[in-house]
Amino acid sequence: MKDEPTSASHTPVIPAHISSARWTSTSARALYELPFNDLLFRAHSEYRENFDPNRIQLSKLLSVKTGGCPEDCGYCSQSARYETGLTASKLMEVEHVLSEARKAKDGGATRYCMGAAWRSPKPRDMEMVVTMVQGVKALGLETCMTLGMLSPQQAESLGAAGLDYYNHNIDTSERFYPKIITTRSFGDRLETLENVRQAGIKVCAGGIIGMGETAEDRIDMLVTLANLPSPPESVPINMLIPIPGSKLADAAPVDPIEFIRIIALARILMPKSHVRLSAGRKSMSDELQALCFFAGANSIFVGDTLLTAANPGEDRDSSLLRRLGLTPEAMSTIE
Ligand code: SAM
Ligand code: DTB
Ligand code: SF4
Repeated sequence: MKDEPTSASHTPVIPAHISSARWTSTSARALYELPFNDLLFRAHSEYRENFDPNRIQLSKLLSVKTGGCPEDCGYCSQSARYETGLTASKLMEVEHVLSEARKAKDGGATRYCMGAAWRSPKPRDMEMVVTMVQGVKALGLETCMTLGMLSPQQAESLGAAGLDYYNHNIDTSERFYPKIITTRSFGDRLETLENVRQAGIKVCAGGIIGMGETAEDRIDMLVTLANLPSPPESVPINMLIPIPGSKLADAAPVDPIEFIRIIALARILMPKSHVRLSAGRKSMSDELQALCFFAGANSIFVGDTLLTAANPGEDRDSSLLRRLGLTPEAMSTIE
């Protein structure tokens, strides 16, 4: 009996082969398929071992260069390949970025994430983004950027400017990836993550649930992240926001129970990482979000807007956090 998942005893029994240091699809799937209460108990226990479960990290996003992107990511409002109705804009002036960052700090955010709709930054863009990093850091915020692929030299420049985190998602499993993006490969993504790591910048990497992938794809995405030489410090799990005009405009909604299972699995596979309940919260019930927080999600994006899409906004979020007794995390130095 001992090596089979069961709900017969009061504590979940985890098969011995699940406790190996490197995760496999099989060992991760065995966890994912545990009875729901056993999975949540295991995830929440892991969570308590590593974090204060009543603290939540708050990040704020700003799109510093919107739309007109040459890539063909099937989920994205900013790809020039789809008619999504978005107006493209040029790289934002540094002063504008800093005034937005000041507002985010006043709103309680500790990390400021700047995103650009680029395949990768052009040499002429680097000076401006470096100035943005330095300016936002000087306000006393942690900095994060997501600018597409980075060469080792670009990662070095951002690291030298003091960038704390770089976000670059693997988005899904290696198997499903070509169904969603054809203009850059899964291997390209891993290479950028390696360049970021080598430059001493903390890694933020996750993906999207709800693009038509199978449970196996979702699990394998997490296994790939957990098995990186060092797991990402920050793992954003996005629920697809279907964008009218994009390739995935009509994707089927995600079963909320399966979504919670993925959050729980992310917590168990990457026990020391912040797991961010990222895009898609606006369409989630308070109860679904509460279960995600119980399962180990401990970071969110705050504010009315993500990069281009809607987010719950301050009123709904402050009410939810208050009702759940969750308090914002101070700036972290550990992670
Ligand atoms: N252009 C950069 C890049 O792709 O590397 C950075 C910005 S991109 C918008 C950042 C991530 O946001 C994507 O990798 C994807 O995981 C997520 N994302 C984009 N559009 C989304 C949507 N409609 N729903 C959920 N997540 C989305
Ligand atoms: C991530 O994983 N989610 C954020 C952040 N990284 C850059 C972006 C979500 C974008 C949602 C769609 C939009 O706002 O356009
Ligand atoms: Fe461009 Fe990033 Fe959108 Fe892909 S996800 S189309 S790279 S902005």
